[in-house]
Amino acid sequence: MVWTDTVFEDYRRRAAALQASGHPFAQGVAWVGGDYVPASEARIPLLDQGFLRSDLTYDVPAIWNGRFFRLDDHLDRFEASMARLRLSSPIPRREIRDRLVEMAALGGIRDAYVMMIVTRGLRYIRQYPPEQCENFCYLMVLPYLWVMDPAVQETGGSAIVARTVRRIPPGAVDPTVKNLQWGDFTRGILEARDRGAMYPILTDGDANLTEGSGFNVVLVKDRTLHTPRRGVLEGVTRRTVLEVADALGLPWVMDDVPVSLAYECDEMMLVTTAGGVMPITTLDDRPIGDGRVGPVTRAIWQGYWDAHADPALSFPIEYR
Ligand code: PDG
Repeated sequence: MVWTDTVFEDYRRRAAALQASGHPFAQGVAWVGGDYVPASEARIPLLDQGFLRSDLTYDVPAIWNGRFFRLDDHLDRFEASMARLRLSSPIPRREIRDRLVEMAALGGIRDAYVMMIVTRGLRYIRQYPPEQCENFCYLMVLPYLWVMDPAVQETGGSAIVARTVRRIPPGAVDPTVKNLQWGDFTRGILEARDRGAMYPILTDGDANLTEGSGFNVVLVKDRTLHTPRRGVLEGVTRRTVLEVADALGLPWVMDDVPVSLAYECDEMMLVTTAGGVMPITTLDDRPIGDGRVGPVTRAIWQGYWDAHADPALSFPIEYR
């Protein structure tokens, strides 16, 4: 038995049952223009400025083992992001919440990657004041998405510190507003591929780490966790990780994290809703620590998945 089995064995059973169900929404369901459709058939209007200008914000909570995890924290961040961009959802927060629950129940999806997107809509703010634009809302509930495959989590993945691209500065695109302006991340992903690694970590151009293509970064040095304070999305997964660290009595620091610490650390994890706590054991082709998933990472990993059953952080979906 490998160390991830306690959590992933049950997940694999549920995923197999979902696939076997043959339900038309088993591969995901979307809410577009007032209708529920299988996600693979969902279409957006070509003239939506969300598509043409990436003028949008979004958020991604997860459902795990039939329970919605930290949905209200994600909705809080989503509303804050919308306010910063002067977007407003055409449907109220309560309706977003209820629809997402209904969508998961409809498709029998017990482990889900959930996406809510609000776009500017059909009017461009060059011609119209933002308040005269009718914003659109799109919702999706997809089978859980793994930024790092469970099998890779057992031994740890590989990452690079990107050399050919830096993270876009906060003065250009505010990273605390969850966005899909992924130009820097896409370049980083291509560089990682070129260098034979799985994930890019981007710097701030001043020799500090920021984040990578869809995840926050947490380093462990002498049993203390270090994670960048600025230039990053304020991740909900990272918040959970730091709460788990508190419960385990592990100290943590949120501050500038120099790139040099990445080469001197004992353990590294990339953390995101879409995959959880993802151990990294190789950086720039060299082992981190002894090259194995370390004890702090394992303890945080276990605490993170255990938190999904905590009624203070999650609530059950009623499936039919
Ligand atoms: N930083 C960035 C840039 C992100 O996109 C994400 C989540 C995070 C940090 C972590 O935030 P949280 O812990 O609240 O999830 N991004 C994943 C990416 C999935 C993908 O397709 O790569 C998401 O949007 O779900």
